[in-house]
Amino acid sequence: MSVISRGFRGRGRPDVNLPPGQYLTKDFPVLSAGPTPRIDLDRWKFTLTTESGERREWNWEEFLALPSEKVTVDLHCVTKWSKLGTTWEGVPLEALLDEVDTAADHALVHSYGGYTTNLPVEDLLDGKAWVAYRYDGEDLEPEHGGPARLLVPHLYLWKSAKWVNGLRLSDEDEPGFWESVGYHNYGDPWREQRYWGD
Ligand SMILES: Nc1nc2c(c(=O)[nH]1)N[C@H]1C(S)=C(S)[C@@H](COP(=O)(O)O)O[C@H]1N2
Ligand SMILES: [Mo]
Repeated sequence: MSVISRGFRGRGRPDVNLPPGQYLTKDFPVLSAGPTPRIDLDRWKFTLTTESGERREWNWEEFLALPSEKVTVDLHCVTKWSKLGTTWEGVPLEALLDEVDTAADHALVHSYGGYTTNLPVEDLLDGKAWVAYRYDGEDLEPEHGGPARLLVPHLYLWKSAKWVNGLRLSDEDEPGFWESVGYHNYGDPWREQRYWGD
């Protein structure tokens, strides 16, 4: 089947689906900077805060009631593995951002456990980012970010914060966890933006 040979054309030449410096993997490695938090769905919350201090909150039940999408995307980790054709279900970020009044350019995403990552608001819009709660047809497993994680497949996977619990919109860019210790502020795999200065 084409799925199996999709990453290579001919003699091991990477095809267009593989950004520079990446190799293909079929398993789904787990990369976490700390322990996997266990989050009780009764207490789970997602909080959106705007640059003016407006807040919007969803509990788990409310979140599941939001319109969701099923997407198939390729994942690219800065440690050089890529996994192609992964399927997810989640809420597109624009469905959340539509609910507040904002003109902010920057977002800082935060997670249970304290992880943060920053990205431009425009990278969250137009079908580029989701808060995903299902992977491969199943509820998202805790080690991969369940109950819910950010999914921003066009950037390196560290931007896809696991155990996500909110988003702070701001006029100023603020580096997140990895961005503040040397990883690229934007992290485009196609331009190989791995570290500061790339
Ligand atoms: N909350 C949180 N999210 C996180 C991380 C983390 O340590 N904590 N690691 C990031 C990194 S570096 C990667 S490569 C991906 C890994 O996702 P996976 O474990 O589902 O493969 O999660 C990202 N999101
Ligand atoms: Mo990573």
